[in-house]
Amino acid sequence: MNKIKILHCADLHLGAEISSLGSKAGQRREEILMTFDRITSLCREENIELLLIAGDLFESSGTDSAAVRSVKKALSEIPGTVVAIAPGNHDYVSLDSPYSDEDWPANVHIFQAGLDFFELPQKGVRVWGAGFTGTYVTESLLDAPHVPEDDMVNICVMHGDLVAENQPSNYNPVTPSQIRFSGMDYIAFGHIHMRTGILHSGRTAYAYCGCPEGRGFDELGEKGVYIGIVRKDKADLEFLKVCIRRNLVIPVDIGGASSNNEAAAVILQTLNRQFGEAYGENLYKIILEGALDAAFSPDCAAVAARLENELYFVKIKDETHIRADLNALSKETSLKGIFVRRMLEKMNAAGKDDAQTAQVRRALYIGLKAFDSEVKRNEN
Ligand SMILES: [Mn+2]
Repeated sequence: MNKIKILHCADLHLGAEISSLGSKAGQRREEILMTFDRITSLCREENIELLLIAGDLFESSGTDSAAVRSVKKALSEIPGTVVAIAPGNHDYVSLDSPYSDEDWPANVHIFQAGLDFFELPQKGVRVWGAGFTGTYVTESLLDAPHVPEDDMVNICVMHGDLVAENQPSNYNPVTPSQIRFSGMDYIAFGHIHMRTGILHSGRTAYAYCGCPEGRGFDELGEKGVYIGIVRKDKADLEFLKVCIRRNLVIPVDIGGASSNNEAAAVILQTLNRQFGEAYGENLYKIILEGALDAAFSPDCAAVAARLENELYFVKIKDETHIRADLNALSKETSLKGIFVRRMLEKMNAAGKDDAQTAQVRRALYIGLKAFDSEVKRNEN
């Protein structure tokens, strides 16, 4: 029976500068290269027959040659795996791109302009794909491909943007009906860094696998690849975590704390409870929450400094509020009393609009803090 064991990855962005990580930026850059090595090791351990790389493998055509060499070497060490690369908007095919090098290992196939395919006759598999040839691709690369109606399994790899019918995109717009009539059994997409489940349009399965290593607090949680068997009309794929570290945004209630030291202790307890022994390995954005006495306003930089030895990377955001009897305050004949009265009126006016109410409440507490101490602008 025609079938093939695949691994689908995308969006490594090798060589990218992660300036938001400060002194850890260089190490994280190297770790993403290590994650790529981990993916090729998986190919060997799991006897992967086809490795699909759905674009943005490199951050740009200018990615340093050491990273490019390391990728070529890793791929040359899995000669039993056919590798299909579909360049994306970051690493599009051009004369000065690494993809124009002559020395890619023999098992690597790099798709160029326009939808194309190659066959693996022993497996009964046809591998389709198309590369970006510039930053923008406004015409769909999956427009009515001529897929023969035979017994072969058809797999496609490309970088692109899943859109509604007739919705434009600068990044290879692909619609559900194009997928439905593509004739493919599985389409391995790249570009969106958050993975989807294995989706279906008609008899075609498709998915974004997301990036295998989060680069910031907009790429959260466990990251990895899809791995499994694709047959005619059937893709049995499962998600496999490969990331070295996770980026996490964690709210921590430090209600009642009266010093930065206490706040830091509560954070460590919370993370230890939530993530176990190895909690220190992750990258955290901690959102401080809870009610605090007006006498203490947490200093985010100071709390972060106290955590630096325990956590690989931490960033703190203060969203605490002041513990106060609003009713009593609103009766005061001071500027503060008038302010509280006005804000409570606004909150009443917001009624059932939860978002509006929350916004006014936040404004109220920031105002109260301003009356009681100085207010520092929150960093995002
Ligand atoms: Mn992209």
